[in-house]
Amino acid sequence: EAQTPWWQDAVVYQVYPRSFQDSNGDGVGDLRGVISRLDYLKRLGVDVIWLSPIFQSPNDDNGYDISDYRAIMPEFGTMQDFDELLAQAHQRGLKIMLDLVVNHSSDEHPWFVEARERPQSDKRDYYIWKKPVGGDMPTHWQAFFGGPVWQKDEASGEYYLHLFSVKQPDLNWENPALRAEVYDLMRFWCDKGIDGFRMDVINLISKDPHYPEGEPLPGSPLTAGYPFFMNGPRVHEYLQEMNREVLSHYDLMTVGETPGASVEDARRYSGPERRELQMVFHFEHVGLGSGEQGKWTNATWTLPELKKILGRWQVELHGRGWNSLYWDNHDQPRAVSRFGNDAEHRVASAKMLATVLLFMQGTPYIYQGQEFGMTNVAFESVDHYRDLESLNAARDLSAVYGWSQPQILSSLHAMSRDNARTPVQWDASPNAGFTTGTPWIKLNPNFPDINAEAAEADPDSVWHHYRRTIALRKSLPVVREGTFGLLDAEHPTVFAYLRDDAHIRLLVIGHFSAQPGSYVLPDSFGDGEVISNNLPELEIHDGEVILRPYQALVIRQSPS
Ligand code: ISL
Ligand code: CA
Repeated sequence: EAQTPWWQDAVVYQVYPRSFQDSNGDGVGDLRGVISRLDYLKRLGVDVIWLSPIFQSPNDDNGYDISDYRAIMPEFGTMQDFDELLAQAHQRGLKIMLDLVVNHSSDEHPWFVEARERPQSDKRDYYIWKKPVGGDMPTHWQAFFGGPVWQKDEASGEYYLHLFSVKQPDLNWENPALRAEVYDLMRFWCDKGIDGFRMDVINLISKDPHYPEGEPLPGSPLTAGYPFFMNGPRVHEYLQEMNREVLSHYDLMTVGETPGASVEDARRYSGPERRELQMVFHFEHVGLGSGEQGKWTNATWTLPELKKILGRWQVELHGRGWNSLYWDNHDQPRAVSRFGNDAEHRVASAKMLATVLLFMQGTPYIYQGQEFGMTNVAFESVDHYRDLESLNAARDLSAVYGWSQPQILSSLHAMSRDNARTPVQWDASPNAGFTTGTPWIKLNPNFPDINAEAAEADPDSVWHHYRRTIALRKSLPVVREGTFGLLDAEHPTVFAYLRDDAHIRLLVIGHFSAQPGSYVLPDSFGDGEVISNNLPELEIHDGEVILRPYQALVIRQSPS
């Protein structure tokens, strides 16, 4: 029997260092803060820490705009601190995965500084420059953070491309010298002994060389350019080259962030015979509820839609690729606020979401604070937001689309990336134990009730449910290897699925409702063994289970 690759058994925990733990009272989380919490992560039972970017950056986008790929952001510490973090993590059997942001750099990266100042320099072609077309920009594609993707450089009269902010110019992957630079910086970190890369928007690195105009966006002078930069013509060639040049020489875990990737795309990125990546993050489930104003529309989603998406990814990648499993991350609202119920049923629904996620096939990702049910924040003023995407959206939704302030605030409350970026709530002390200084972003005021210390002290907490469910998952090879079968796809409140291998069959049930309900168990699950229950109650009669609000069960079929 072939040996299981370690990353298929791993549970990943994402750290957003700015908001994780401050060690020196400047209000900004840092690497020494992460070191001080390694034992906590070990107790939770995770295996890999994915660090959001820790590199030198002017922080236009909190480190996703890198000005030196080989230096640590001074606010986060020094290279010695990083080396110590890596060593201390490894001593505890924890692995470290870094965020590779190479679709774009910062405009303050020396490459871009030189490219802009000396158009004749060989660095010019590290970026994407275009002459005006008929006195106008080359296309009217809208950038992810609003406005056009083209920024005019007055000195040369040319435009440069930035799919994200003006301070995040896109790198030109068509240029082999640029690609060689990327492989080199990757080797720098691999040679230090890191264990993997999460690759930021890696499916955007190849653009359609013709730069066609996109479809008009309603009510806007801008257009949708997505088809011309997502999963572009040379992306697989580049990833195979990266694999040959770098990845295949080390024992690494790799996950690509791939907005707009279909399950067919994911097979191309993650199929083992493809020699590209091990897995990708798709966006289909977190895209639910998007409308005319993208995610800000915050329309309702339904459970059947959610189940069909996740079920399709489970089935279609089985044996042909590998899934990554997540409810949230540093760009998304909090899982319990979005998919559960963050008021009366916070604890039950956060646990239910843990069960439903952790019994699917794939590598699960837990985002800091998710493990004890942190919730969205409702800042009372737009000024309290820090995220540039949120601030740009607040500006455009008012100026371009005429939304009222209350409408904007309610949309930010539901969808802002800052929901995920309020400091981790460690305990009930001032600033939740995150900092002794002034935090760079306000805390969620619910920290006296919702915090890691309280959760660890309570055996019935969300935290202990995560710990137990992680351990249970690891003890059952069927979770890693088995087939997935969605049951009752149209059922409006029950997410039920089977996991099956030659040895055992599991039934997983998640009740996505604040109302009581019931569910008829298939086959011989009626007298099966309940191996996980997020509530003290358990009522099964005549093959039917009574479901309490947000109850989640895992039942192991009795041998026939
Ligand atoms: O956050 C998003 C939706 O609100 C996405 O559009 C996001 O911008 C996209 O998924 C890409 O995200 C990644 O690259 C960005 C960075 O701001 C995000 O934090 C990062 O995860 C640019 O580097
Ligand atoms: Ca600090």
